[in-house]
Amino acid sequence: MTLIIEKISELMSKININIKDKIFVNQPTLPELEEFIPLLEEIWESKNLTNMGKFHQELEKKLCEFLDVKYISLFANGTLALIAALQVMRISGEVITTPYSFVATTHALKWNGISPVFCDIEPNTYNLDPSKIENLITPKTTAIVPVHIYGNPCDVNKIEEIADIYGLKVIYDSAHAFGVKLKNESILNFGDLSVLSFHATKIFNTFEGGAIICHDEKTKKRIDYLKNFGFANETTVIAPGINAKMNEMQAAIGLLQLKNVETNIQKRKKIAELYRNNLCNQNGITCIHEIDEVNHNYGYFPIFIDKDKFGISRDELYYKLRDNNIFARRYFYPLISQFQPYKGLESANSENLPIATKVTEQVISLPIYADLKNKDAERIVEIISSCRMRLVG
Ligand code: T4K
Repeated sequence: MTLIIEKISELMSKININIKDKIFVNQPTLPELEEFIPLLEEIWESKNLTNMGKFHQELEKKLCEFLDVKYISLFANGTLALIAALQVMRISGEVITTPYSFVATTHALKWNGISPVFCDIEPNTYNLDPSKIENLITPKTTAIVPVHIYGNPCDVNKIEEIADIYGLKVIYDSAHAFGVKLKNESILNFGDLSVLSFHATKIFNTFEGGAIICHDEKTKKRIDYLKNFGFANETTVIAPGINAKMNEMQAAIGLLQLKNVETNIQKRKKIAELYRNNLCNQNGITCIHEIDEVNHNYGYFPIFIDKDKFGISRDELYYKLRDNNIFARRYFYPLISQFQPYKGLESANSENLPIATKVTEQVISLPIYADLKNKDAERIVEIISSCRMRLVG
């Protein structure tokens, strides 16, 4: 009996070690728990739990300053913010968007009864290719929904030019672009609206959370009404709104997170540099490009594997990493246009999306987060390099 118990506890400790040793693509950063307690006490004391309370208001103000934007409205999560943003701008009919993103981008269109029209991406930024937008515009097109994928800015000027000519709205899915600047200007200031995600896996997290950025007071008011059932006051409902407000606990944690976000970005930058210096020069590996005059946030570090040059495929590398307890992710595979709800659409045909189709088969996002240890990033480099070296040898 004792022997069995010993064996079980030995096994349990092995499992524990394995779980502890696992490295995921992401790990949220958190403030000290002691810092959160007084804020929770304040919430308990005031009994003000939600509906645009004190912490909600304070976080909106602090985020406007930090992000250098005029107006922000906080949401329960990024998906609800996207769904609401389309309502705010009264978007309908067809919307041109990218297939190379997280599925929420297109789901938000579907939840609004809008038909997504997929447009191919650029080979360098993996963002919507502006030169391919015009061909997809029909009399039903009302907007463009591009994504600043991995936080790399879209070609905002060209997109604006096209939108102006055809009278289209532009709503940026900026879920990855917290704090990103282009020529010293916040990327969130482009387009009619920008939508952020504050999910646990993002640069700045409120556990779950999101926001819409807009540029005038009237729009800010409309957003605030729509996220609160459409109430303008106790007896007036201006539109069929939704309940998508951020609560006080989320906002309180956000206030604490904001203090560390800059330091965390710098820590991520170091990991990105380590990967870049050791991987980019290897035949068969392309790293995410750093775009000139951009302040990056290093939220993701995708690499792209060319099987013929690298020796093994992206999937083989993905499983090799998993065998070593490294849980990299294939962000973004499959393409949204390949998922069941969308694959029947005319624009989902992979012949129309050659770059996106190639990129989605090659991508693997490596672990990157503020607390990732250098030695772990080095081990990841070693595993990847050893796969290649076998080919050389
Ligand atoms: N638009 C874009 C372009 C987006 O990327 C997203 C979200 C949205 C819109 C929608 O915003 P939200 O409604 O989510 O605010 C994750 C996230 O759930 C999702 O927010 C994110 N994009 C997407 C790119 O990644 P999964 O299914 O890959 O997450 P999961 O749970 O597998 O997490 C990845 C790893 O992170 C785990 O292996 C471990 C680590 N992790 C995760 C969570 C949730 C933690 O350490 N702690 C945690 O609490 O989608």
